[in-house]
Amino acid sequence: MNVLSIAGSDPSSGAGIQSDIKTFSSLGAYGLTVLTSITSQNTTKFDKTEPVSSKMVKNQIDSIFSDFKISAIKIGMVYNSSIIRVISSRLSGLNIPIVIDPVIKSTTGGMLLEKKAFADLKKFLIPLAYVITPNVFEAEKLTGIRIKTKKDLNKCATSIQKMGPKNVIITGYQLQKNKIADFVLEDSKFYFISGNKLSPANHGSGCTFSSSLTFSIAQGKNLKDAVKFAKNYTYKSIKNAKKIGKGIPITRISEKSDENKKILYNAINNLVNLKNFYSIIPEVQTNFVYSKSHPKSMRDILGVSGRIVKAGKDVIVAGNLEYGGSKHVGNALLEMSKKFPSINSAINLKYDQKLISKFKKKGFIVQSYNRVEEPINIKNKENSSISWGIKNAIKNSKRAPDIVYHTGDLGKEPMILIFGKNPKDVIKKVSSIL
Ligand code: PXL
Repeated sequence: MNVLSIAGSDPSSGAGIQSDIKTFSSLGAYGLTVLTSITSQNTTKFDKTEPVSSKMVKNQIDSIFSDFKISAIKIGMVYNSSIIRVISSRLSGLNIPIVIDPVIKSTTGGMLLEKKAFADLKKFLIPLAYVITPNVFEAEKLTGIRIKTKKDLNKCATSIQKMGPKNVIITGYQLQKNKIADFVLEDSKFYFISGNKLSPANHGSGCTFSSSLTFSIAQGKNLKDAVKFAKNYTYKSIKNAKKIGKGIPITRISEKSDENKKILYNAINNLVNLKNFYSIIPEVQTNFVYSKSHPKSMRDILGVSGRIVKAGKDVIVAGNLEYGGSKHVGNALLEMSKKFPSINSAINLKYDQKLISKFKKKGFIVQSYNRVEEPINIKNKENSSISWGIKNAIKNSKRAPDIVYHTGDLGKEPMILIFGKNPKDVIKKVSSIL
């Protein structure tokens, strides 16, 4: 998945375009960049800014768009009117979600937007946003409304939404003593996403929030799930901030890069883009799992903590990737890997006899079980049906099956499970019958 950041350079790599690349790549996306300005700054002092010519901004955008498929765009520091206008003219009418982080001033006091560019930012750029993420200070500057109470937040977010963006998130509102909240105006709904406050000042958290939000939106998440994801990711990066220079600490990605997560993220992204994939999603929807080798429990198995769902002909990933995220498909994989440890990934699909025939024709090993034969004590025990079923289906197998299916029972939807060594292997099997 490719994500684009249009922003300024921060040579300390705490904020700006460098920080965005760090976030995108730690999450497993490929980060493309269009540079709008070069700044000289470090963790103690903001020195100078030199904007890139608007012609060169245009050329960068054209180079990127003529080559790459882009799933979402983040816009940060834009600095002046001519840059704003050229970005607006190149991005107008594109069907790609745009996240605008309307940065005005750095934590160390540097101006990231010329005063005289405010009007053009509102007129030409803000209307293009799927979501705009001002902090309280920026929201006040954009609207002229002072934010003290929750009522002011409503007024302010509504006023920003009138400028044209679909959704507004005002970040960093102090809800209670130790709570910091993001105030969301999604279409016409208002809500808070609240979290614990971390006190030390840091360099980079604003950029980390908007870029992780952009990543999550690129994955097709709904706004609320995307905000929760970004808030959690940013919280961890502040908690893990480090004093690298002499001044304020720089936010860092806390998680040791989880290769399995990246692999499954990418696979899910390929999956939702498979032509006609929606047509093989069952009524109970789909999950896709990937485990560490020799999983001992569900905690070793990554899955979507919601589901991969169909909405008409679109496929949406509802939820985040988490260990223990899938009970049903996770349990199936756990059982399969006990007998066949080389199998580490699985997905469930809608049952259709024609699909089974196609799989058999392709030479895949297909097994099945009969839920009508399931003992009553297993039926009554939460989440044990699937383990029983898989155990039954494979009890005489010498080789790992590619497919296991059952044709349902009273009130139980029939189902196909595809197994593979890894997510790529599973996708190959799925695409072979589409
Ligand atoms: O965090 C805002 C920001 C964005 N872009 C650049 C910056 C900063 C803050 O310092 O330098 C280039």
